[in-house]
Amino acid sequence: MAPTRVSPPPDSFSVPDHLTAEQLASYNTNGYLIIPNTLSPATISSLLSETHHMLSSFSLADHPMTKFSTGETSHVGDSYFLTSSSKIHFFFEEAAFSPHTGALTKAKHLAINKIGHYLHELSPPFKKATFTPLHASIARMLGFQDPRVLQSMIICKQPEIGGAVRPHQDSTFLYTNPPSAVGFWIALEDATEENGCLSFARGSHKRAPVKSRLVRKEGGGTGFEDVEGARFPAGMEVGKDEEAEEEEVEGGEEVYELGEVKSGSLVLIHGNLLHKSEKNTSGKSRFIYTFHCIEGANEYEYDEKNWLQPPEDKGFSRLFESLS
Ligand SMILES: O=C(O)CCC(=O)C(=O)O
Repeated sequence: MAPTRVSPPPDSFSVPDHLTAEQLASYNTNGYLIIPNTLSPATISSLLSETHHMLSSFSLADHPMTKFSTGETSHVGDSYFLTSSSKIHFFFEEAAFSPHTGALTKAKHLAINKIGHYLHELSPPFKKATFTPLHASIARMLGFQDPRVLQSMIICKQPEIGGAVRPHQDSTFLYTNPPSAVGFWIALEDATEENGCLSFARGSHKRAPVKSRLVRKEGGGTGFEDVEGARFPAGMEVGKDEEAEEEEVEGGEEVYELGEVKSGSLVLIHGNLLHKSEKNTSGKSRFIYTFHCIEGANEYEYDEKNWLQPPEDKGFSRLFESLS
């Protein structure tokens, strides 16, 4: 009798559920790691369709038209931004407005730079894509005791006007004492040099201290302030050569290597790693989803100065608890 053929279910794509020892070693050495094929085609398509739905349905009528702007010394800091830790808010590309009239020059779905910062709780498809066995296993392998997802974003890098992201370390924006941030960055579309993929200063997590942090200013808004606490994660403290190391980083130009990736790839980014992305002047968007974890264990301080404050009702989401 001929064997019965069973068709695979439509979403039978096999997703890795842990890091290999080589991947972990590579992350520790380089400060970042690219893991291909962590999302099935069906998951990618559900996340993209949710994104397109959000972009086409948000209301302009009551929107404060907040742009996502960040520079060496200034950063967006209005209340729409500061209250986004428990909401889904939409931030515009700076180049989506006419420099002469200030009017929006693009349709709204082509004008948004990023959507944030509570997708991991408020959007069912993004929640499902955040709290996965793979992400929990990675957090465990990276040594987290109580990883907390504190923010999530869709970054659109819109065709023609997608803004550059200047070199930065994620712990500047998500500071704990000692530093503990790790970025989980997931391509929903192919990211290439043309549409503004990430690039990394390989190994800089070991030599670049976190020197400044984004805080809420007393008079309102946000600003950068010197870090007074630890500048490297626990166990990575730089010894008495710290000043020499700092001079080396400041004196020498960092070399950035491109991280071109296919859709579905996960990129892990150490909170001290210098990384950036260039403008997207191509005709193709570069949609990605990213969320960040910090250590929630008691020895790690997350203070009230940080621009991003925990949602009042439940605090930052526990990556481990949400899976159990
Ligand atoms: O996606 C990008 O272009 C930049 C993202 C980034 O630097 C980050 O999430 O830390």
